[in-house]
Amino acid sequence: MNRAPFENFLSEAIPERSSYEAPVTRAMRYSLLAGGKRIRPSLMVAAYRLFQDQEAEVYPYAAALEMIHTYSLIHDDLPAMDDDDLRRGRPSCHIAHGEANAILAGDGLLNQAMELVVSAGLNAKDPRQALRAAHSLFTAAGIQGMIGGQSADLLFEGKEAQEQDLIFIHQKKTAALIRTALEVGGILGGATEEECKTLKELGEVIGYAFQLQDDLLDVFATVEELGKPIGSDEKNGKLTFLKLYGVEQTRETIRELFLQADGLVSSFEKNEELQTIVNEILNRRS
Ligand code: GRG
Repeated sequence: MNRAPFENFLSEAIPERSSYEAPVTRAMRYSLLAGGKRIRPSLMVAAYRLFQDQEAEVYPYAAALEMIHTYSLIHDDLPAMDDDDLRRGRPSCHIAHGEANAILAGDGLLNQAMELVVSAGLNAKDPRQALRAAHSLFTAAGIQGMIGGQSADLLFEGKEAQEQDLIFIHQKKTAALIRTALEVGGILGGATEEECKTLKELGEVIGYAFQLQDDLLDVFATVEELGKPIGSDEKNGKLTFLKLYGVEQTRETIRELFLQADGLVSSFEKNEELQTIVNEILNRRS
């Protein structure tokens, strides 16, 4: 993905306002433009580029996904959720802009995401394809995806979760947005049903590996590397794959998932960009 034009697109999607809406748009821009890794948009663009030569057509969907992801981080950091003060290397949204604005900023980002996707659909050459992409995106963000995973996560706070509970939580909370990134890229690129299935499977594999790495980084990385507090799983009494499997088995499982991802990516021709971004994610240090 060409980072500069995408960052520009994100910034223009939420213009600064000098009027009554200024406090909420300031808080939205503060978190959205704080420099996350942009993993999900990069995956979406790379999946699209398996089938197409340009990338701008997919930006409204990639930006919408990054807005949904950012809103989830803002709300997850709130005192009523994980109560974390640091995010993307700067004070969390509610620390910098107050709790009420942080709640509104999250809601604002989710609505802006819908507006972007609906507008893209209205201008699409193939409105049915645009609707399929929108359906995948908002299903992954909702109760069958990220929100469902977060609900299950809260349900098990301070309780004994089992392995299958943990798998459910992370398939929904973490992997759903990664899976839809790849699926939407495929749908908009014109992938066949079979190719979309492979992309979704790849999303599952990357999502699982991403979560295992997150567990390891939460223990072994530094605050500077992560730009967010470390040890938060321990602080919140959460069962993690790391606690369940131990360090060695967690690292071994990541290696196995790496091989699986490689096999799935290799089933596509013209896969260099996707291969590069998948390698970056699976070797990430932050
Ligand atoms: C509160 C609506 C609501 C949802 C919360 C996704 C989520 C559900 C909470 C975020 C906290 C968390 C630990 C999620 C697991 C996925 C994860 C590791 C997110 C961080 O994603 P990165 O590393 O972050 O891509 P950047 O900042 O680089 O975008």
